[in-house]
Amino acid sequence: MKLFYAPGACSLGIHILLEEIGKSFELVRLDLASGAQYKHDYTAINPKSKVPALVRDDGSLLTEWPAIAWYLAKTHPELGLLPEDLEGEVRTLELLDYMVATVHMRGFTRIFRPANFTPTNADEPAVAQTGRDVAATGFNLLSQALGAKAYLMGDYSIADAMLFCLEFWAVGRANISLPANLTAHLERMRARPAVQRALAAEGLT
Ligand SMILES: N[C@@H](CCC(=O)N[C@@H](CS)C(=O)NCC(=O)O)C(=O)O
Repeated sequence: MKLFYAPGACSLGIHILLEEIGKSFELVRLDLASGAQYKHDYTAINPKSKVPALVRDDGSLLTEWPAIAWYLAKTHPELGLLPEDLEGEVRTLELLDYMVATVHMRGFTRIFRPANFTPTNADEPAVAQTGRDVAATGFNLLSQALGAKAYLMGDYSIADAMLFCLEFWAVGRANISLPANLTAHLERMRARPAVQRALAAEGLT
């Protein structure tokens, strides 16, 4: 398999899952800041101009974080990256959709790229603040979802890889303080060898 990624982007979560799986895969780095995602070389592969994008062993492309993570979990059931019961599955999907579609796309994307949300430069601080408000609500709800458990679903699952990305951005890139149980989750994730390998491969600490 081949993962198109950008260092520290949400593709980091998929990279972590590939490391957890432990089979060989190829990494292809994209420089989002220089607009590589919009150049023909990449749009010919992924017309959505986003990472993560996974080219599978049969050559087919899979995009969208939850779909890629779901595919990896389902194709490696021995790793238990998803709960086995329907209620556990649907709660995992509920969390993934909230983390990606709301906290990432409506929160952090506003913080990191406010210009994408307004044609007026003067409005960008207000856009970023709206993103901070969305992220704050998100971390409050995610803290409640985690509670006193080690991982979101109790056992480690694909949801923890996405939560790690949000926590990593909060602390390392957006100067957002996390509730104590999310800080502990971040450190628990950092202690996993797969997370350490993914961070090292992306040149991150
Ligand atoms: N809905 C997509 C969102 C992916 C996404 O927004 N990725 C960001 C990086 S975290 C990206 O590729 N941004 C490039 C751009 O928007 O130009 C998913 O779930 O994979």
